[in-house]
Amino acid sequence: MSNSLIPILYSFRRCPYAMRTRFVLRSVSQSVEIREIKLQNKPKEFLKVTNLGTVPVMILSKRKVLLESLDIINWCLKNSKNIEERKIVHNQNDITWDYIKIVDNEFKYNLDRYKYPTRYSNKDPNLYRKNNLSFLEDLNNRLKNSKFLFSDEICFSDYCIFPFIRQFRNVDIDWFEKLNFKFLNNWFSIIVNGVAFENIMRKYKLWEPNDKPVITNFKYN
Ligand SMILES: N[C@@H](CCC(=O)N[C@@H](CS)C(=O)NCC(=O)O)C(=O)O
Repeated sequence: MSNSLIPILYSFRRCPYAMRTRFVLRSVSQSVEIREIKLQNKPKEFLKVTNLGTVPVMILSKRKVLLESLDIINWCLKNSKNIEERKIVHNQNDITWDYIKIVDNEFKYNLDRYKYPTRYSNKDPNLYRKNNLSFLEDLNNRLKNSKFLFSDEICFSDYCIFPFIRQFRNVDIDWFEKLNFKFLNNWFSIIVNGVAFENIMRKYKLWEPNDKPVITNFKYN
């Protein structure tokens, strides 16, 4: 690592897994050396540290490399010391992790087949869209009782789930809005219009090995 105290984050701006990671890094004010890469042209330095070839990847030291978004998020949750920042950690329980698991498995499975029908040679993308409706309805119902999914304060689980709802919604925004999931739409617009989203979606130049390290803290950029 160029600076032993600052982790290196390989990221891709539009990847929902990288987004959730940047949200949580921001929440705990963790600075990183950001390396924005293109998935169609992965640098060999990146491929050397990951056998999965997926982003996000966070290098903590030569021996410690985190290859999964949830591992990076867990690392952030464990390492945040500031009381104010620790608010993001609350609601870590079986229910929140169960929801995240549903998003990463069933919801994502249907989302991919809805969004990229040709990739899966599937003839009826709307069937997969429909398969995700009950989960969206469940989220909408939860949001009747609190401003965010698990309480009135935003926490890491909102950030883990949001990028996938955004991707699903973006396939056909009109259709999504006509569902009239009022509470879900409200939750979505609070996050999408918030400063945190603006911060984590800032554009970085594509990383090249000889570049001077770009150190960023998503909270202050
Ligand atoms: N389970 C991984 C999934 C990460 C993932 O699938 N990322 C996608 C981008 S959104 C990727 O890097 N795909 C590799 C590719 O497209 O070559 C995580 O949570 O970090």
